[in-house]
Amino acid sequence: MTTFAAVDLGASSGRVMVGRVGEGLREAHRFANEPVTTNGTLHWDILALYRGVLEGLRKAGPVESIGIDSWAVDYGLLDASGALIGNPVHYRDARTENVQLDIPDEDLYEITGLQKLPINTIYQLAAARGTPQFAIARQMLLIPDLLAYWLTGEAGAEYTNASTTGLLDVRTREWSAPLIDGLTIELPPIRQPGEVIGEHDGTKVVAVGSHDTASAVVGVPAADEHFAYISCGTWSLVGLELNEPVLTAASRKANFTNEGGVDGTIRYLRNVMGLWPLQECMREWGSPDIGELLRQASREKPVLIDLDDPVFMPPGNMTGRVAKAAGLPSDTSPARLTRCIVDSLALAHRKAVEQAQELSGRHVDAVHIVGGGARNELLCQLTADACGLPVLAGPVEATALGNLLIQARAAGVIDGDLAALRSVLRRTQQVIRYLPRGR
Ligand code: LRH
Repeated sequence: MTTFAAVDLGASSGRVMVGRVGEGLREAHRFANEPVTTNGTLHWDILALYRGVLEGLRKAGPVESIGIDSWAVDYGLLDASGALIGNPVHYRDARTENVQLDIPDEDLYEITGLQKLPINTIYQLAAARGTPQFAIARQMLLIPDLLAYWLTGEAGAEYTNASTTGLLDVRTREWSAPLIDGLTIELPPIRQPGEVIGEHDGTKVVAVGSHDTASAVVGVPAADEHFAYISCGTWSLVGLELNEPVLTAASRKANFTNEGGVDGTIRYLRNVMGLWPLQECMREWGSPDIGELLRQASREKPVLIDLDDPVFMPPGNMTGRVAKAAGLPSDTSPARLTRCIVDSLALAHRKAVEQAQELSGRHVDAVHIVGGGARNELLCQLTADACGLPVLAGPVEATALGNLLIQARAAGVIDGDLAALRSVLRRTQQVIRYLPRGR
């Protein structure tokens, strides 16, 4: 049977997973992803990540192909010789805080269909303009494309991830001529999931949904189109899979995004702050047992905060910021703060699920939670309660599974559309059902 390696880089760790269609995944290697601040700028330690990838591929052993996905929007700049200029800047760095673009928000939405998010590449590039590094930059590669370039020597821009930059035309699915006009750097040609990128030590490297959320959506074990998904980890990406973008003024005002999905689908979603505030609090509390913390939190009374407040974006002193937003004293217990974050997240999930349906006209009768958040029983139950819909939790490894399925299809091991790929998941992956308790 044919084995595939899925490289999946997340905000706090990277993994190389190995698996075969219809079987479970094995973690060949996990490595920390620890951002580093130098001279006041927050960076990704990209060479450490690349070393982790190489080590993981070595441990994975012989595989049919390799697929890479990671978080979106961040990039490396290359000089005229193809060398990386500096470490990629982290999207949580403050450099985009006051960036203004020349183009009005309405026009930008009309072209790209993207929610206004300062982390998007277009704002990061605007902040980078005028720096000495930018002056010598010749090409921009998004993080998974940069790693694929190092593995194979081939430069390209995978479509699903390119769709998060704010430089892609949502209709033509190519770089937008007016938006890249005047950009002094080259953007590489777009490639689609399933295309062979090149070879690394004799093994094919295949483009997958290289935006981790795109792979996660492939990995949703939905039975039909009437589902909402929440890809829940550091972020909660909450939305629907559509065939066409929704570009109305109401959609723009509600801050919904139309990201490109695998097989020409549109990921109509909103970026909700996700488990990031809880992860940051946990770091401050010295990483206590999450199961016990959630059990204690389930006995606390809810207090709600607006998790979309940009005040929660940067790392550090999260307990203080959450307590302040909730009007609670600074010595509030971890259980109480946890309850506050989880309840607020469940409510944000509900708002996004409801608005996505209203704005798109697509009705849903189930909410799938995939990713690490699917393990969080309190969050799954509170989300079911808040949405008034059944929540189907799992697989936790939806991203790696989505990555693997697209490689398997490219290799001819399986065929069919996304529904066919999902039916494999429904046969092989465990899903836990949470029914809504009365509102
Ligand atoms: C989740 C994610 C999300 C992006 C953010 C930068 O990992 O890719 O979809 O918006 O990171």
